[in-house]
Amino acid sequence: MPFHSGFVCIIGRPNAGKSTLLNTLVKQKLAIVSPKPQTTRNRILGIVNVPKQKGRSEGQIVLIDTPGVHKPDSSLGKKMMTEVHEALERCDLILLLVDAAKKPDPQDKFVHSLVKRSGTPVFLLLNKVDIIRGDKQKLLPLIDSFRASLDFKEVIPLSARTGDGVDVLLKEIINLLPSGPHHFPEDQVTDQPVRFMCAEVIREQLLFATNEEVPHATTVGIDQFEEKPRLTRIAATIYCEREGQKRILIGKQGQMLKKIGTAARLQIEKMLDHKKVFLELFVKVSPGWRNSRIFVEELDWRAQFNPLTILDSKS
Ligand SMILES: Nc1nc2c(ncn2[C@@H]2O[C@H](COP(=O)(O)OP(=O)(O)OP(=O)(O)O)[C@@H](O)[C@H]2O)c(=O)[nH]1
Ligand SMILES: [Mg+2]
Repeated sequence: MPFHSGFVCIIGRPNAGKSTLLNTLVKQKLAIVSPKPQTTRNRILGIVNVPKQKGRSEGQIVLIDTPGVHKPDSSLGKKMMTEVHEALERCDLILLLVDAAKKPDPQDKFVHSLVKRSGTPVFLLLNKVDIIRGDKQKLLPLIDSFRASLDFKEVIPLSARTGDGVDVLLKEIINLLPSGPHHFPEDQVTDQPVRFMCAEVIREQLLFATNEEVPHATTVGIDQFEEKPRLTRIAATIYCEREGQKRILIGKQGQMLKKIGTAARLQIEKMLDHKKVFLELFVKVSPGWRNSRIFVEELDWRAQFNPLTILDSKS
């Protein structure tokens, strides 16, 4: 049987479980996950090599996790939606992920129109079936409501958290993808630089430790990343928008910042194969950064690697 390969985009509303699904499929934590909506801000690439099995061809799936589809009200939101559009532009298959434990939302229509416009084949994935009590028949009205506006090649109930249904999904993806070459070497899992993944791990701890506007008004920049044989030294700045947010982030006698720093350091050590990490965190106020196009562009690691991208998008 031929080798199958292609680009597969995970699309859906904020909080549907897209990043959880990416991590489950690549069997590694590549994307941060949180109960707060709009956790993911960039597209995140994850590569899955699928071995040959009875009734299934061998192949390579290049997954792209995307920010949750929403109507943007800031430069950051616009940039997040640009990431969604860019992911949609070059994919062979869309996985439209919905939280099956929730009722259909009027905002779903916005996702449907994006997906429909792309003209790309779509699978409907009904996520979080682990929390749907009783009969899965309950899913039928939900499926019907989605089918009313879109055609799906497959409809698959699954749990990104427990992995239930994921094997069926992999098989159907491989069956749909065209025959093609490896797009990435077998031992590569992502294209994200470690520096960026560290910033994300710190941001994940911010999402867990803070509430209301604070997690949305913060971002993280890595100022120093120095790998020595026995120690990796990292200095990072947490940017927020207001003095009040800075006070919360630092906490009484620096307790909050310490808590975030310790939790992030432990996660980063795990990511760096248990190498010792020295992590220093600073907090700075950058008023209204979410509405600064330049600030938001500078956060994008892809643009940092290829500054021409920034020039293009600013022109
Ligand atoms: N019970 C259950 N919870 C899930 C499942 N998948 C994801 N979650 C939870 O749903 C929440 C959101 O998960 P994410 O993976 O961050 O969702 P997302 O779609 O990437 O969200 P954004 O990045 O904000 O668009 C987290 O609390 C996850 O633990 C699932 O299959 N079952
Ligand atoms: Mg996400």
